[in-house]
Amino acid sequence: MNASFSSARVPLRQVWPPALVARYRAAGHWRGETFPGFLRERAERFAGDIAVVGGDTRLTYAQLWQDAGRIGAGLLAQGLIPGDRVVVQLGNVPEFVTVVCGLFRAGLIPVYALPAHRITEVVHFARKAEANAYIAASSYEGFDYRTLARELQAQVPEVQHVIIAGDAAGFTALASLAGDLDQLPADPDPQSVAFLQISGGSTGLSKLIPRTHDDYLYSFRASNAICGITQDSVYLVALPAAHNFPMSSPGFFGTLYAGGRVVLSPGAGPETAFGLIARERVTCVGLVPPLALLWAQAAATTTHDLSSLQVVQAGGAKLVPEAARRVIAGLGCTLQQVFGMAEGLVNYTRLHDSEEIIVSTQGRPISEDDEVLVVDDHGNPVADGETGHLLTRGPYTIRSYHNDPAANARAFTEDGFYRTGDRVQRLPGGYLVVQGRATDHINRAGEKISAEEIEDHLLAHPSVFDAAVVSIPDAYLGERSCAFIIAQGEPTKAASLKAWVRGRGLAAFKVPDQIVFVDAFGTTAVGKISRRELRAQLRERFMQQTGETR
Ligand code: OOB
Repeated sequence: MNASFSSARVPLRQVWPPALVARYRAAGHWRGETFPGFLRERAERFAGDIAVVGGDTRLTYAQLWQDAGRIGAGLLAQGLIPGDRVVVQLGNVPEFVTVVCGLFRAGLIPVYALPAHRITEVVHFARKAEANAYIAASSYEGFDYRTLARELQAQVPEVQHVIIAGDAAGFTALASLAGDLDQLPADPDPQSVAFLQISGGSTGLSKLIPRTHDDYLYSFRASNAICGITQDSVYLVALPAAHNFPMSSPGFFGTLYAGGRVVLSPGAGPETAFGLIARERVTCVGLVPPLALLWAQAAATTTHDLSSLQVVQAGGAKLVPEAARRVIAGLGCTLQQVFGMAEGLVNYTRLHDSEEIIVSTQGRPISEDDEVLVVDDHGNPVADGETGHLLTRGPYTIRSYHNDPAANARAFTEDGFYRTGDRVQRLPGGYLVVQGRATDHINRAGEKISAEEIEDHLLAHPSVFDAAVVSIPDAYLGERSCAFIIAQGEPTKAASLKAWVRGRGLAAFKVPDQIVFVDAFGTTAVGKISRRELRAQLRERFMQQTGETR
């Protein structure tokens, strides 16, 4: 019997107005396809072709479908029921794909945690999603997820089921799951929610993003056409598989949709990825800008044959023109800029765009039905070429977060536009140039950190009177995080404050890169000005004092 998170759960829904539903269907964007539906069809059509490669495992399309069935039926046999939410925290291993496809087959809802997330974040996801199961690998990158699982169950007893890939140490082993395939439900309603993705968390804690079968399948089917993904493509998952970029832009789902081959790289650095590219003849990969630069540099001296690479995508954070040119020169293949968000809208430079467009813009939207508004602080449209706030709605952009009325009130306009928090310029042809952000998060090499979330953790330290976390431009990371601290009581050191943040059970990328102690925030109006304004002032002053440039 499931404990408290069952019938009284917040329902999963994502609803577009009927007129738009009709339009997206008539345009052929929404075709009534579902995850289990397309996976079944591909398992028949490409049965003997390799679908997924990871470690020593090579799975054909038929094996992927079969293993997904075993996992899905096994989870139902454990007592899970369709509609239950399951936090999945797996790295770039074949089990990531088999588990997620298994959940789809069983009508269970994956909630994607990144391997970097720690107990505080995983507890938040489990509570917000009202999850009753957690699936992880025994260990990944030196971290033991069974310890996290025990703590999770202690803090969220509703998480009754823990499934572990590898040595399960008393939990249920993924490999042991088995059940009756006849118990698997019929394919879901294409407009129902397929999974919950995690937001970058611009204000406070991460929000949960409900994506439907119809909308998500459209996003990667259309991405395939733009990115040239076909049955012959070999896509390398170098970034964490749980992130929306390698998942769907066009990512591993796009590749599986096309009947291509997905190769999972356990690391994103050239030392791991280059060998895989050569061995598997990889054709496409998605990278964040610092990695793209690192790859471009390493390509000059590598002994590995990278000649199969056709398209290298860079996204998740801004790639400046000079860096873009270096990536093109270093890797000698087509560069594609990708500006997307887990909430929906994805922009791509097109493969045959001029080099000028490719290096100097972040692309244009996937769909002719992506509505893009660029507005001033009062919500009035600005002229093309002027910088403004980016608002969007369309056939694969959400209308609301899950279980978060306050965030919804902030993040969506009355007529359903999502406020991206990005500041952009729109050029003729609809190309966007990202100029920065209106909201206070730090984009650390594509990983998003909410200033507010980290300030809260710092303020919990007895020696911290006040804290302001800001982004500082960084030559390698794009941005790094810097915490300005006004201390009180017992003196403390930067290292111990960093250890404190780590000890709060957070992903390592959220630990401030730098800590600066100050006597005061240096403005007579503290308390009267907004935190945003304060953070901006601190950043400016710091940059002037240190002589750092943007
Ligand atoms: C991707 O998704 P998220 O949800 O981790 O982060 C979205 C935010 C955007 O709002 C923007 O602030 C930033 O990341 N961003 C970029 C960018 N791509 C994303 N900023 C500047 N230039 C770019 N090319 O990061 C994501 C999702 C799907 C595909 C690609 C990236």
